[in-house]
Amino acid sequence: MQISVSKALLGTAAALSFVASAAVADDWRAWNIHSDGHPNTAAMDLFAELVAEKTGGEVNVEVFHGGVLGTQPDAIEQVQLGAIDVGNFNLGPLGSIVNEANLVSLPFIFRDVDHMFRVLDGPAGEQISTAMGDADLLPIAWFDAGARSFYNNSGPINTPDDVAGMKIRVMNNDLFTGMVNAMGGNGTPIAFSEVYQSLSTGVVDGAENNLPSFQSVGHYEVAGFYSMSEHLIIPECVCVNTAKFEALSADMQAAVVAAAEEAAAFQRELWNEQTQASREAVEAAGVKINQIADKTPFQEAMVPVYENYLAANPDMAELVALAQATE
Ligand code: GTR
Repeated sequence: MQISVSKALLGTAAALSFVASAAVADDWRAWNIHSDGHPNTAAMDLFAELVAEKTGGEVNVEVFHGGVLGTQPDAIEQVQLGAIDVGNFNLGPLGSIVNEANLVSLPFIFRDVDHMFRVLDGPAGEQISTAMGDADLLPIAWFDAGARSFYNNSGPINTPDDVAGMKIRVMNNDLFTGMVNAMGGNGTPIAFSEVYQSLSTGVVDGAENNLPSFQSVGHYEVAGFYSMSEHLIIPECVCVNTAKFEALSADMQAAVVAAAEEAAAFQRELWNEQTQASREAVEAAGVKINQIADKTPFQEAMVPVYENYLAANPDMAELVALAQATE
Protein backbone atom coordinates (compact mmCIF):
# COMPACT_ATOMS: atom_id res chain seq x y z
CA MET A 1 0.00 0.00 0.00
CA GLN A 2 2.70 2.40 1.06
CA ILE A 3 4.70 1.54 -2.03
CA SER A 4 1.87 2.28 -4.37
CA VAL A 5 1.15 5.64 -2.64
CA SER A 6 4.73 6.77 -2.99
CA LYS A 7 4.76 5.51 -6.55
CA ALA A 8 1.65 7.50 -7.26
CA LEU A 9 3.24 10.55 -5.64
CA LEU A 10 6.39 10.14 -7.65
CA GLY A 11 4.33 9.84 -10.78
CA THR A 12 2.48 13.04 -9.93
CA ALA A 13 5.71 14.84 -9.10
CA ALA A 14 7.23 13.75 -12.40
CA ALA A 15 4.14 14.88 -14.29
CA LEU A 16 4.15 18.21 -12.45
CA SER A 17 7.81 18.85 -13.09
CA PHE A 18 7.23 18.02 -16.76
CA VAL A 19 4.37 20.53 -16.88
CA ALA A 20 6.46 23.11 -15.00
CA SER A 21 9.45 22.79 -17.30
CA ALA A 22 7.25 22.69 -20.40
CA ALA A 23 5.61 25.91 -19.21
CA VAL A 24 8.89 27.81 -18.84
CA ALA A 25 10.80 26.33 -21.78
CA ASP A 26 11.33 29.23 -24.06
CA ASP A 27 12.51 29.50 -27.67
CA TRP A 28 14.17 32.81 -28.43
CA ARG A 29 14.96 34.23 -31.85
CA ALA A 30 18.09 36.34 -31.93
CA TRP A 31 19.02 39.03 -34.48
CA ASN A 32 22.59 39.58 -35.63
CA ILE A 33 23.56 41.85 -38.52
CA HIS A 34 26.93 40.20 -39.15
CA SER A 35 27.88 37.10 -41.11
CA ASP A 36 30.50 34.38 -40.65
CA GLY A 37 33.99 35.59 -39.83
CA HIS A 38 32.87 38.62 -37.78
CA PRO A 39 33.63 38.47 -34.02
CA ASN A 40 30.01 39.22 -33.09
CA THR A 41 28.77 36.23 -35.07
CA ALA A 42 31.08 33.92 -33.15
CA ALA A 43 30.08 35.61 -29.87
CA MET A 44 26.35 35.31 -30.57
CA ASP A 45 26.79 31.62 -31.43
CA LEU A 46 28.63 31.15 -28.14
CA PHE A 47 25.84 33.03 -26.32
CA ALA A 48 23.25 30.61 -27.75
CA GLU A 49 25.37 27.60 -26.79
CA LEU A 50 25.93 28.89 -23.24
CA VAL A 51 22.28 29.77 -22.71
CA ALA A 52 21.25 26.21 -23.60
CA GLU A 53 23.93 24.81 -21.31
CA LYS A 54 23.37 27.11 -18.34
CA THR A 55 19.56 26.97 -18.41
CA GLY A 56 19.56 23.20 -18.90
CA GLY A 57 17.66 23.72 -22.15
CA GLU A 58 14.87 25.80 -20.59
CA VAL A 59 15.83 28.70 -22.83
CA ASN A 60 16.91 28.01 -26.40
CA VAL A 61 18.32 30.76 -28.55
CA GLU A 62 18.36 30.48 -32.32
CA VAL A 63 20.57 33.15 -33.87
CA PHE A 64 19.69 34.53 -37.29
CA HIS A 65 22.86 36.01 -38.77
CA GLY A 66 23.42 38.41 -41.65
CA GLY A 67 20.49 40.68 -40.77
CA VAL A 68 18.01 38.24 -42.35
CA LEU A 69 15.35 39.19 -39.79
CA GLY A 70 15.44 42.82 -40.97
CA THR A 71 17.42 46.04 -40.88
CA GLN A 72 18.82 47.19 -37.55
CA PRO A 73 16.22 49.94 -36.89
CA ASP A 74 13.44 47.44 -37.68
CA ALA A 75 14.97 44.72 -35.53
CA ILE A 76 15.29 47.13 -32.58
CA GLU A 77 11.57 47.80 -32.86
CA GLN A 78 10.82 44.08 -33.17
CA VAL A 79 12.66 43.37 -29.92
CA GLN A 80 10.69 46.16 -28.22
CA LEU A 81 7.50 44.52 -29.42
CA GLY A 82 8.70 41.03 -28.46
CA ALA A 83 8.48 39.71 -32.04
CA ILE A 84 12.25 39.11 -31.89
CA ASP A 85 13.49 38.19 -28.42
CA VAL A 86 17.09 39.31 -28.37
CA GLY A 87 19.55 41.21 -30.56
CA ASN A 88 23.14 42.36 -30.76
CA PHE A 89 22.56 46.04 -31.38
CA ASN A 90 24.86 48.96 -31.94
CA LEU A 91 23.75 51.81 -29.67
CA GLY A 92 23.93 54.26 -32.59
CA PRO A 93 20.59 53.45 -34.22
CA LEU A 94 19.13 52.78 -30.76
CA GLY A 95 19.78 56.35 -29.63
CA SER A 96 16.86 57.76 -31.55
CA ILE A 97 14.57 55.48 -29.50
CA VAL A 98 16.14 55.73 -26.04
CA ASN A 99 17.30 59.25 -25.34
CA GLU A 100 19.85 58.31 -22.67
CA ALA A 101 21.50 55.82 -25.05
CA ASN A 102 22.36 58.70 -27.36
CA LEU A 103 25.12 59.72 -24.97
CA VAL A 104 27.47 57.23 -26.65
CA SER A 105 26.67 58.59 -30.12
CA LEU A 106 28.08 62.03 -29.44
CA PRO A 107 31.25 62.36 -31.55
CA PHE A 108 34.47 62.28 -29.51
CA ILE A 109 32.60 61.88 -26.20
CA PHE A 110 35.02 59.11 -25.17
CA ARG A 111 38.80 59.35 -25.08
CA ASP A 112 39.21 55.70 -26.03
CA VAL A 113 37.49 52.30 -25.73
CA ASP A 114 38.60 51.82 -22.11
CA HIS A 115 37.13 55.18 -21.17
CA MET A 116 33.86 54.16 -22.87
CA PHE A 117 33.68 50.96 -20.81
CA ARG A 118 34.49 52.85 -17.59
CA VAL A 119 31.57 55.19 -18.31
CA LEU A 120 29.29 52.24 -19.07
CA ASP A 121 30.34 50.49 -15.86
CA GLY A 122 29.64 53.62 -13.79
CA PRO A 123 26.53 55.68 -12.89
CA ALA A 124 26.06 56.96 -16.47
CA GLY A 125 25.92 53.37 -17.72
CA GLU A 126 23.42 52.57 -14.99
CA GLN A 127 21.10 55.34 -16.20
CA ILE A 128 21.44 54.21 -19.81
CA SER A 129 20.69 50.58 -18.89
CA THR A 130 17.64 51.54 -16.85
CA ALA A 131 16.23 53.68 -19.65
CA MET A 132 16.85 50.90 -22.18
CA GLY A 133 15.17 48.33 -19.94
CA ASP A 134 12.18 50.67 -19.56
CA ALA A 135 12.01 50.83 -23.37
CA ASP A 136 11.87 47.00 -23.59
CA LEU A 137 15.48 46.72 -24.72
CA LEU A 138 17.20 45.37 -21.62
CA PRO A 139 20.99 45.27 -22.05
CA ILE A 140 22.47 42.15 -20.44
CA ALA A 141 26.04 42.55 -21.74
CA TRP A 142 28.18 45.02 -23.68
CA PHE A 143 30.25 44.24 -26.76
CA ASP A 144 33.23 46.24 -28.04
CA ALA A 145 32.80 47.92 -31.42
CA GLY A 146 36.09 49.82 -31.42
CA ALA A 147 36.21 53.24 -33.05
CA ARG A 148 34.61 54.32 -36.31
CA SER A 149 36.61 56.17 -38.96
CA PHE A 150 35.87 57.60 -42.40
CA TYR A 151 36.60 55.79 -45.66
CA ASN A 152 36.14 56.84 -49.25
CA ASN A 153 37.56 56.46 -52.69
CA SER A 154 39.03 59.82 -53.61
CA GLY A 155 41.90 60.35 -51.17
CA PRO A 156 42.91 60.49 -47.52
CA ILE A 157 40.94 62.61 -45.05
CA ASN A 158 43.16 64.66 -42.76
CA THR A 159 40.99 67.65 -41.86
CA PRO A 160 37.24 68.33 -41.66
CA ASP A 161 37.64 70.27 -44.92
CA ASP A 162 38.46 66.99 -46.65
CA VAL A 163 34.97 65.78 -45.71
CA ALA A 164 33.34 68.93 -47.10
CA GLY A 165 31.34 68.28 -50.24
CA MET A 166 31.28 64.50 -49.71
CA LYS A 167 28.14 62.45 -49.33
CA ILE A 168 28.87 60.09 -46.45
CA ARG A 169 26.71 57.17 -45.41
CA VAL A 170 25.90 57.14 -41.69
CA MET A 171 23.80 54.95 -39.40
CA ASN A 172 20.27 55.99 -38.69
CA ASN A 173 20.54 58.81 -36.11
CA ASP A 174 20.26 62.59 -36.51
CA LEU A 175 23.46 63.02 -34.50
CA PHE A 176 25.41 61.31 -37.29
CA THR A 177 23.93 63.35 -40.14
CA GLY A 178 24.59 66.46 -38.01
CA MET A 179 28.18 65.33 -37.45
CA VAL A 180 28.96 65.01 -41.18
CA ASN A 181 27.01 68.14 -42.06
CA ALA A 182 29.00 70.13 -39.48
CA MET A 183 32.11 69.35 -41.54
CA GLY A 184 30.41 70.59 -44.69
CA GLY A 185 29.58 67.11 -45.94
CA ASN A 186 26.23 65.49 -46.55
CA GLY A 187 25.40 62.78 -43.98
CA THR A 188 23.07 60.20 -45.50
CA PRO A 189 21.44 57.37 -43.53
CA ILE A 190 21.41 54.11 -45.50
CA ALA A 191 20.86 50.53 -44.28
CA PHE A 192 24.09 48.64 -43.62
CA SER A 193 23.22 45.98 -46.21
CA GLU A 194 23.06 48.62 -48.94
CA VAL A 195 26.31 50.42 -48.25
CA TYR A 196 28.49 48.27 -50.52
CA GLN A 197 26.28 48.93 -53.51
CA SER A 198 25.94 52.62 -52.64
CA LEU A 199 29.72 53.00 -52.52
CA SER A 200 30.33 51.05 -55.70
CA THR A 201 27.73 52.95 -57.72
CA GLY A 202 28.70 56.37 -56.34
CA VAL A 203 25.38 56.95 -54.57
CA VAL A 204 27.66 57.96 -51.68
CA ASP A 205 31.31 59.06 -51.73
CA GLY A 206 32.20 57.44 -48.47
CA ALA A 207 31.06 55.87 -45.22
CA GLU A 208 32.40 55.32 -41.71
CA ASN A 209 32.84 52.20 -39.65
CA ASN A 210 35.32 50.19 -37.59
CA LEU A 211 37.98 48.07 -39.30
CA PRO A 212 36.34 44.63 -38.75
CA SER A 213 33.09 45.77 -40.41
CA PHE A 214 34.95 47.68 -43.15
CA GLN A 215 36.63 44.40 -44.01
CA SER A 216 33.96 41.77 -43.33
CA VAL A 217 31.36 43.22 -45.69
CA GLY A 218 33.91 44.08 -48.37
CA HIS A 219 33.63 47.88 -48.24
CA TYR A 220 37.43 48.03 -48.63
CA GLU A 221 36.96 46.70 -52.18
CA VAL A 222 35.10 49.86 -53.13
CA ALA A 223 36.73 52.44 -50.83
CA GLY A 224 40.52 52.50 -50.96
CA PHE A 225 41.26 55.17 -48.34
CA TYR A 226 40.64 54.61 -44.63
CA SER A 227 41.44 57.66 -42.47
CA MET A 228 41.79 57.10 -38.71
CA SER A 229 39.43 59.85 -37.53
CA GLU A 230 38.07 57.60 -34.74
CA HIS A 231 35.23 60.07 -34.29
CA LEU A 232 32.74 57.64 -32.74
CA ILE A 233 33.33 54.99 -30.07
CA ILE A 234 29.96 53.30 -29.72
CA PRO A 235 29.38 50.15 -27.69
CA GLU A 236 26.98 47.38 -28.67
CA CYS A 237 24.58 45.49 -26.45
CA VAL A 238 23.07 42.08 -26.16
CA CYS A 239 19.55 43.38 -25.60
CA VAL A 240 16.58 41.25 -24.56
CA ASN A 241 12.90 42.12 -24.62
CA THR A 242 12.39 43.17 -21.00
CA ALA A 243 9.12 41.31 -20.43
CA LYS A 244 10.59 38.10 -21.87
CA PHE A 245 13.52 38.37 -19.50
CA GLU A 246 11.39 39.21 -16.48
CA ALA A 247 9.12 36.25 -17.13
CA LEU A 248 12.07 33.95 -16.34
CA SER A 249 12.72 32.68 -12.82
CA ALA A 250 15.57 34.40 -10.95
CA ASP A 251 17.81 31.36 -11.60
CA MET A 252 17.12 31.38 -15.31
CA GLN A 253 17.69 35.14 -15.48
CA ALA A 254 21.07 34.68 -13.80
CA ALA A 255 21.94 31.89 -16.23
CA VAL A 256 21.08 34.02 -19.28
CA VAL A 257 23.06 37.00 -17.95
CA ALA A 258 26.05 34.75 -17.18
CA ALA A 259 25.90 33.39 -20.74
CA ALA A 260 25.82 36.92 -22.17
CA GLU A 261 28.70 38.09 -19.99
CA GLU A 262 30.83 35.11 -20.97
CA ALA A 263 30.04 35.69 -24.63
CA ALA A 264 30.93 39.38 -24.22
CA ALA A 265 34.31 38.57 -22.65
CA PHE A 266 35.00 36.29 -25.62
CA GLN A 267 33.80 38.97 -28.08
CA ARG A 268 36.09 41.64 -26.60
CA GLU A 269 39.10 39.36 -26.94
CA LEU A 270 38.21 38.41 -30.50
CA TRP A 271 37.54 42.06 -31.28
CA ASN A 272 41.09 43.14 -30.56
CA GLU A 273 42.55 40.29 -32.61
CA GLN A 274 40.16 40.95 -35.49
CA THR A 275 40.86 44.69 -35.57
CA GLN A 276 44.53 43.96 -36.13
CA ALA A 277 43.84 41.15 -38.61
CA SER A 278 41.38 43.31 -40.58
CA ARG A 279 43.88 46.14 -40.74
CA GLU A 280 46.52 43.82 -42.16
CA ALA A 281 44.09 42.22 -44.60
CA VAL A 282 42.80 45.49 -46.08
CA GLU A 283 46.31 46.91 -46.33
CA ALA A 284 47.43 43.76 -48.12
CA ALA A 285 44.50 44.32 -50.51
CA GLY A 286 45.84 47.80 -51.31
CA VAL A 287 43.87 50.07 -48.95
CA LYS A 288 45.80 53.14 -47.77
CA ILE A 289 45.27 53.72 -44.05
CA ASN A 290 46.34 57.12 -42.79
CA GLN A 291 46.75 58.37 -39.24
CA ILE A 292 45.41 61.88 -38.65
CA ALA A 293 48.16 63.95 -37.05
CA ASP A 294 45.81 66.39 -35.31
CA LYS A 295 42.19 65.53 -34.55
CA THR A 296 41.49 68.84 -32.80
CA PRO A 297 39.90 70.47 -35.89
CA PHE A 298 37.42 67.56 -36.08
CA GLN A 299 36.60 67.97 -32.40
CA GLU A 300 36.19 71.73 -32.81
CA ALA A 301 33.85 71.18 -35.73
CA MET A 302 31.59 69.24 -33.33
CA VAL A 303 30.93 72.22 -31.04
CA PRO A 304 27.68 73.19 -32.85
CA VAL A 305 26.62 69.51 -32.88
CA TYR A 306 26.84 69.43 -29.07
CA GLU A 307 25.20 72.87 -28.76
CA ASN A 308 22.24 71.94 -30.95
CA TYR A 309 21.88 68.57 -29.28
CA LEU A 310 21.91 69.98 -25.75
CA ALA A 311 19.56 72.81 -26.70
CA ALA A 312 17.06 70.22 -27.98
CA ASN A 313 17.78 67.76 -25.13
CA PRO A 314 18.59 69.79 -22.01
CA ASP A 315 17.95 66.68 -19.86
CA MET A 316 21.08 65.12 -21.34
CA ALA A 317 23.47 67.79 -20.02
CA GLU A 318 23.99 65.94 -16.77
CA LEU A 319 24.84 62.62 -18.46
CA VAL A 320 27.23 64.35 -20.86
CA ALA A 321 28.98 66.04 -17.93
CA LEU A 322 29.11 62.74 -16.06
CA ALA A 323 30.77 60.98 -19.01
CA GLN A 324 33.25 63.81 -19.54
CA ALA A 325 34.15 63.86 -15.84
CA THR A 326 34.76 60.08 -15.75
CA GLU A 327 38.50 59.46 -15.45
C1 GTR B 1 28.73 47.88 -37.50
C2 GTR B 1 27.83 47.45 -36.37
C3 GTR B 1 26.48 47.10 -36.91
C4 GTR B 1 25.92 48.20 -37.76
C5 GTR B 1 26.92 48.69 -38.77
C6 GTR B 1 26.42 49.91 -39.55
O1 GTR B 1 29.99 48.26 -37.00
O2 GTR B 1 28.38 46.33 -35.71
O3 GTR B 1 25.61 46.81 -35.86
O4 GTR B 1 25.54 49.25 -36.94
O5 GTR B 1 28.15 48.99 -38.18
O6 GTR B 1 27.24 50.74 -39.89
O7 GTR B 1 25.23 49.99 -39.82
